[in-house]
Amino acid sequence: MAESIPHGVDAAHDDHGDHHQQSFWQKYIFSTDHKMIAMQYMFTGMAMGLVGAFMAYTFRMQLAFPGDLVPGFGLVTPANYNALVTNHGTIMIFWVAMPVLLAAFANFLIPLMIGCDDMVFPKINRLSYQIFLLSTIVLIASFFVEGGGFGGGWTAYPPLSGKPIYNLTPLGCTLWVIAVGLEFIAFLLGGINFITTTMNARAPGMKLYDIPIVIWMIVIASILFMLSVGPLIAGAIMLVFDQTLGTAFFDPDKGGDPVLWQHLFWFFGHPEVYVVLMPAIGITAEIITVFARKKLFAYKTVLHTAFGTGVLSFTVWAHHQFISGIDPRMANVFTVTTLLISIPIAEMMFVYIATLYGGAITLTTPMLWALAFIAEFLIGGVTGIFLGASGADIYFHDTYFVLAHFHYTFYPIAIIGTFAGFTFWFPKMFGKMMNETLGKIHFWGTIIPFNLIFIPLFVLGAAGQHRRIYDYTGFPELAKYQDVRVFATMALLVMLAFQLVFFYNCLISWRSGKKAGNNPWNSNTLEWTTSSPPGHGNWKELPTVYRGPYEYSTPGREEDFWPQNVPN
Ligand code: HEM
Ligand SMILES: [Cu+2]
Repeated sequence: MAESIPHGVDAAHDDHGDHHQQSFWQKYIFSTDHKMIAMQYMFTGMAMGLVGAFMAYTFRMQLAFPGDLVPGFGLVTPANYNALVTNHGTIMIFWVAMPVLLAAFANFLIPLMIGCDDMVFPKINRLSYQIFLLSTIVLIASFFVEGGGFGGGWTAYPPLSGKPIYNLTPLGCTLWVIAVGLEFIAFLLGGINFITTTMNARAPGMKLYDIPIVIWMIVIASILFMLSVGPLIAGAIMLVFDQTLGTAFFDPDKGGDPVLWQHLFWFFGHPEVYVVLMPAIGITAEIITVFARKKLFAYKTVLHTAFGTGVLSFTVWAHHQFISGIDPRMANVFTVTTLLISIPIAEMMFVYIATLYGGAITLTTPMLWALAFIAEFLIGGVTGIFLGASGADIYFHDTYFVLAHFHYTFYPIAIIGTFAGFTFWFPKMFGKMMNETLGKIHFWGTIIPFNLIFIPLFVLGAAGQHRRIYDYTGFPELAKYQDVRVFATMALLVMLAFQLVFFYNCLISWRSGKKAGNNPWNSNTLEWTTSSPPGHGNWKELPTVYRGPYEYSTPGREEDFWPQNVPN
C-alpha cells in the first residue's frame, strides 16, 4: 500500500519538481500505471494471437492440401507440423487467453471499477509484465534453435518431452518449458495484485456485494491459478532435470512414472480452463446488464456459484486421463465430478438468460459478442458431457471431437470474450467510440466462419479422425473426408480475412472516431464516472460508493440507470 500512494499522488498532480515530462521510456516501457500495463499485456497478447492464428492457418493449409507449399510459410514438414500445433496451443492458452483476459482486463478494470488510483503493488505489477515479456522472447527464440520448436503437444507429456532421442529438439524443448515457467511466475506476481487490490483498496462504501461481477471473477480466477500452478511448477523443474541432468522422474526405462506428469499437468490444466473462463463470464455479465437495462439476475447466486465451480474444478482433472491406465473405479469418480461441474456452469448461463428476459435489449457490437459468448460456449459445454462420461471418452479421446469441443470453449473465451470486452471498454481506453457498422461486419464475419470451421471437425472426430496427425490421406477410411477438411480450412481463411476489418476499425476509430464522453453506454460502474481515457491517478477525487453495480431500470427513477457513486 505504502508504495502506491506516493506514486498516485506524484503521477496525478505532476507536482514533482524534477520529472514533469515523462520520457518515452518512462511512459511506455517502465510505467507502473495499471492502465499502461494493461495495454502492454493487451497488445502483446493480441500480437501473439496473430502468431497463433498464423500457425493455425499454416497447419490447416497443410491438412487441406497436404504437401503443397503454404503461402507465407513454404513446405510444412512433419516436424514443422508438430511444432506448429504444439506452439499454437501453447500460445493461444498461455500467451493470448491469459495475458488478454486475465492480465489486461484485470489491470485495466480493477482500480477503475473499485475506485482507487492504482494497484497496491505497482512495481510488482510492472515486474509481472517484464517477466511475461521475457517469457515471450524465450518462447519465440525456441522456434529458431537447432531442431526447431518443441513438437510434443501443449501438454508436453513425457517421455516424448523428456528425452531428446524422442523429441529431437533438446534445446527447443527445454526453452519451451522455461518459457512456460516464466509465464507462470508473471501470473503469480499479477495475481498478488489482483486479489490484494480488490480486497484492500476499494472506494469508501463499496461492500463485498457491491463489487462488479467481472472483478469477482478475476479474483476467483487468480485464486484458482495460484492454487493450482504450484505442483506444475515443481513438475516443470523435474522435467527440465530429466531433460538436462539425466534424472528420471518421468522416465519409465529407469523406474520413473510418465503418468505422474499427467496428474501434475491436469491438476493445473483443468482449473486453468476456469482461470480464463471466469473473466470472460464476468465481462459478459457487465455487458448484458448494460444493454438489456436490467439488474443482473441473482447476483449473489452467480458469485457463490462461481466460488463453488472453482472448488469443484480441482476435483475433475483425471477426466483427461481416462485411457492412461487409471483404475476404472477411479474413472467413475471423475465422471461423476465432471458431470457435477456442468451444473453450476449451466446455472450461470441460465442466470444470464433470465437477465436478458424482458430487458430492453440493444444489439450493439459488444452486446452481439456477449450473446455469442453465451450461445457458443453452451455448445462447448454440452459436448463436454460426452467426453466427461468415461465410457464414451474411450472412443472420443484424442479425436477431432475433443478438438472441436475444446475450441468451442476456448474460442468463445479467448476470442469472443476479448472482442466483447475490448469493444465495450474501447471508449474508456481510448476516448473514442468504435464504428458500429464495421464492428458488426467484423462480428458476423468472425462468428459465422467460426462455426463453419469447427462444426465439420465434430463430424470428423465422430468418424474417428485422430488429432495431431500430419496427413490424413494415407488412412483409407479417412481419405474420403478430404472435402470436409478443405471446407474447414476455407472457412478459416474467410475468418482471418475479416480480422482486417477489426484492425481497420480500431485504427480509424482511434484516430477519428466520435468522442466518447465519460459514460457513453449509460452504465453504473465506477470506471464510467471518470474521463475517457482516465488520467494518471484515475480520478481527481476518489469516488464514494452508495449501491451495487446493477441498478438498471429501477422503478420510480427518471433515468434507467443509477451509478454507484450517485448518493440518491
Ligand atoms: C483461429 C482459429 C483456430 C483454428 C482454426 C484452430 C485450429 C486448430 C487445430 C486444427 C488444431 C489441431 C491440429 C492437430 O491436432 O493436428 C488445434 C489445436 C489446438 N488449439 Fe486451436 N485453433 C484456433 C484457435 C484456438 C484458440 C483461440 C485456442 C485457445 C485459446 C486454441 C487452442 C488450441 C489448443 C490448446 C490445441 C491443442 C494443441 C495440441 O494438440 O498440442 N486454438 N487448433
Ligand atoms: Cu478438464
